[in-house]
Amino acid sequence: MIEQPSLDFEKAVLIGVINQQQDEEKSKEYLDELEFLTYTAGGEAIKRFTQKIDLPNPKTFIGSGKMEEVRDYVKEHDIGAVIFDDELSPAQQRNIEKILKCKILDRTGLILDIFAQRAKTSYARTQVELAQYEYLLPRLTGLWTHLERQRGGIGMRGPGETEIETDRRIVRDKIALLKKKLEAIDKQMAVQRGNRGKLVRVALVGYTNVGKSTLMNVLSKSDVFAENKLFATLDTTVRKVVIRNIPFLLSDTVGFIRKLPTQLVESFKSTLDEVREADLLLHVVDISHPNFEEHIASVNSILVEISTKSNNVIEKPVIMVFNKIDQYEHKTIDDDDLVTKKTKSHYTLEDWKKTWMAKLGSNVIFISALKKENFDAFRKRVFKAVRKIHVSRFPYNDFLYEEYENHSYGYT
Ligand SMILES: Nc1nc2c(ncn2[C@@H]2O[C@H](COP(=O)(O)OP(=O)(O)OP(=O)(O)O)[C@@H](O)[C@H]2O)c(=O)[nH]1
Ligand SMILES: [Mg+2]
Repeated sequence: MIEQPSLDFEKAVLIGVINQQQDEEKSKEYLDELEFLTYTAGGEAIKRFTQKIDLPNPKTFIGSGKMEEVRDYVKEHDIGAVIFDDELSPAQQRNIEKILKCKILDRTGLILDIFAQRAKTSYARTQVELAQYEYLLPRLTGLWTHLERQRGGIGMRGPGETEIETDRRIVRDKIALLKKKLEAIDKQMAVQRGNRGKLVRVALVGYTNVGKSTLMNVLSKSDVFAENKLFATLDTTVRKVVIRNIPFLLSDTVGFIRKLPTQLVESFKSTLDEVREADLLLHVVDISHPNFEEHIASVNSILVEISTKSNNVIEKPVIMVFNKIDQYEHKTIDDDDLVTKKTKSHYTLEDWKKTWMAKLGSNVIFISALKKENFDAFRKRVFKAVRKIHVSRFPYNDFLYEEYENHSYGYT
């Protein structure tokens, strides 16, 4: 009999904790995101375990009683992988693996796996490979050695899909080699960016799955891969866009996520150079996501992280683009309900506009990239910001660039 390749999702169990930093609700939200990550990696989260624990157990992260519960569940349900939302130390990972006898991943490992799966160009693959080896180095001893490596699935994919060498020295050499390779590509890319001349450069940034590529596509009428999974985009795409009569370069790049592995941020240095060197950032936010404020904070802290060495990204003009307004929902309170307190989940978009967003003045815009709602206002906003930079760069032809409203001919 010929074996059919199985299209089934690998069964996974998720583990999170509740503590002073994350209450039950936060913990649930984080696990929701972990579930989405698991799905993106090709797994199906069929069960969640959470434990209230202030300090993680140094040996097994969660307590021994909870671990037994998990072990019984894993045994009974043919679980392929147990995924922790928090970072595990190499020792914890080994200990837990001995107890549960299946693949143990943490959030970082899972994200690296998705990147490995999605990296298509040799450049992206080199970057992911470097991050994977750096993650692997402290975890080499005994990792997964008693498991059949051929099983594949989540956490087992690597660029090139070679067996992961278990010799530290080999891994170190490999890391050095990959770094050299990336340096060479970085130089080449810096030259390419230099050749683009003085055109104004605009970069789309934001949390993963917020609609950056969708926005890129409608603005530039191009065809960048967009889908409802995390990290659809790994490589940077740059397109020339013209609004009215002003041309500029628009780049779409990898999305950010809470706890983006530092190994990844470092190895994606050159991809993120596009952001670093941009004149204007469009920070895209999925306002229909209940956690969007936290997403903004994660993106901002990653922007600071990637800009500490060179010029400061934060100093650049930023337009906050609140996307997916077509999908925005809020809870309502009945008129006769005097008990329920109004919380952020009750805010309408108008309520939101009166919050901290009001302080950002004209640097805020609400749109739907998918339905093209408020799109003319969006183009106008971008036009104004680009025009300002453009005119300061080419002062002698200021008169060529009229105000958006005065322009007599139609769209570009
Ligand atoms: N309802 C709604 N969905 C949208 C909107 N914009 C984008 N989407 C959907 O959101 C999903 C993610 O869109 P992408 O454009 O791939 O998002 P991205 O920010 O490029 O994501 P990554 O590249 O994975 O970081 C897709 O399913 C889009 O169709 C919008 O305005 N409204
Ligand atoms: Mg994208």
